[in-house]
Amino acid sequence: MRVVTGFIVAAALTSAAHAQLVDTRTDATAAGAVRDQVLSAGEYGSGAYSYGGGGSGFGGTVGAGLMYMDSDATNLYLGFQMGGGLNDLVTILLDTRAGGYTDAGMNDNGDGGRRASTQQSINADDAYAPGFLPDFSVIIGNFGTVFFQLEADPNPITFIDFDGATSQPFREYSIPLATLGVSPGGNVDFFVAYIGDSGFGSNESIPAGPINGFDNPGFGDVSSGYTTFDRFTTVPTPGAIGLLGLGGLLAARRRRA
Ligand SMILES: [Ca+2]
Ligand SMILES: [Ca+2]
Ligand SMILES: [Ca+2]
Repeated sequence: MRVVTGFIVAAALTSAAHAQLVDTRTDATAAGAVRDQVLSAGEYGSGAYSYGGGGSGFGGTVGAGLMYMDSDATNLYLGFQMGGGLNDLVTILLDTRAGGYTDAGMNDNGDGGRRASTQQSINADDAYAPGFLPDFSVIIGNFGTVFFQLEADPNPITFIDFDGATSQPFREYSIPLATLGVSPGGNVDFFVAYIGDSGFGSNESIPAGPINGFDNPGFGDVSSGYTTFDRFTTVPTPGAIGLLGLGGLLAARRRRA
């Protein structure tokens, strides 16, 4: 009886710890995507590694959009399919390593991408899911794509890279796993917001979340925040895949014996 009770308690704790994690996609293909601003047939697990959202306050660019992820042994690949016109900033916050930041702990007003990365809705402290502490941001705008490492207030965030490709309605970008601190087989947790250059927040997000049920937070000082996130599990190294396959083979042999 004690064992059963313990199991139920452990299951409840596990459930609580993952309550805000909406969707997990696991990369089972050794190949990555090709960063050519085109969504090709075999990329992103032939479309299986994709994530939808909610909200339509800015026209559905994010809320009706799709975030794609893929990986190989070296890189994380990001593909974003816009659900509407790209007039504002698609703001992807990535939690990939220990540590990280909250909205309340970041403040960089240097430009629109920096505002969106550190503030989302500028005048509200947007809550994140418990334990979700982003380390990096990717901003997709009609000018291109920018990649930042996040930093604590009062420091400006650190510019890492700019890609001038302005493709719509599909945008593609890639980041070395080593930069993110992700080992092959490790997790990338993320959410996507859609924010005006001025810091005027929309109610759109990937994944869907409570914020979708309210008006755009705009310049207001109240937001329900981004309390949900998705997870992409990168592909293990070929050696690890081989070992996993060998383990399955041995298990099958044991079952036959
Ligand atoms: Ca892959
Ligand atoms: Ca491609
Ligand atoms: Ca904010």
